[in-house]
Amino acid sequence: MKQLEIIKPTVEFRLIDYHLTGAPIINQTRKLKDLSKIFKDVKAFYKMDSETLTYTVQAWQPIPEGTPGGLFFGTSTIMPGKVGDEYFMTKGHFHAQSQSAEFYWGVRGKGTLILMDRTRKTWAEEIYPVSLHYIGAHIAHRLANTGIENLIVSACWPSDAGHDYEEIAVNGFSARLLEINGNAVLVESNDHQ
Ligand code: S6P
Ligand code: ZN
Repeated sequence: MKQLEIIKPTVEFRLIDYHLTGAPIINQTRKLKDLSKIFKDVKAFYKMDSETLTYTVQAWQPIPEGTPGGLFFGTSTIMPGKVGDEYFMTKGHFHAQSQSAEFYWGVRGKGTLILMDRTRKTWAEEIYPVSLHYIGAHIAHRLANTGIENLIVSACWPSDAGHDYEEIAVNGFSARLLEINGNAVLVESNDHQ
């Protein structure tokens, strides 16, 4: 019987610290200074240290970005914190290939996935370890940490999805996630427009 090779994978998702190790891994960091204009309370924003780390993203892109038919894997870590009464959150985006869907799943911590369709209808899903989220076509998505520890969320998306940040940078989402009386509340808000 001819024996064939069983090889070790080149990348691991370490379950001790939820880091991707191996090569090639892309590491992104986003500090408050990279996130101006996304938070409602501009005064509170400028009082904070602009070097405050707000989130990091690790991604394994085994094939070049833009390749049709492939998949990317990533992990986002959003720090706990608020700007005024609004939770630390990601920039949020539609996919450049807007029909591209994506899976998210909660790994650690507590948070909210904020979703908005092209009619600007916004809704949200709770995220917690083992929660699974299907982000369908033409849906903008943003993560917010509503807990007191890091929120860690993994994701899998098409390698040709790309990112369209422009639409959200200009018009925002039509709702904001605020802490009101100690609870995370999704509040309608069209303050970008
Ligand atoms: C990629 C996927 C995530 C986000 C990450 C950061 O399609 O949705 O990896 O890129 O959560 O968010 P953002 O909005 O700054 O890219
Ligand atoms: Zn995405």
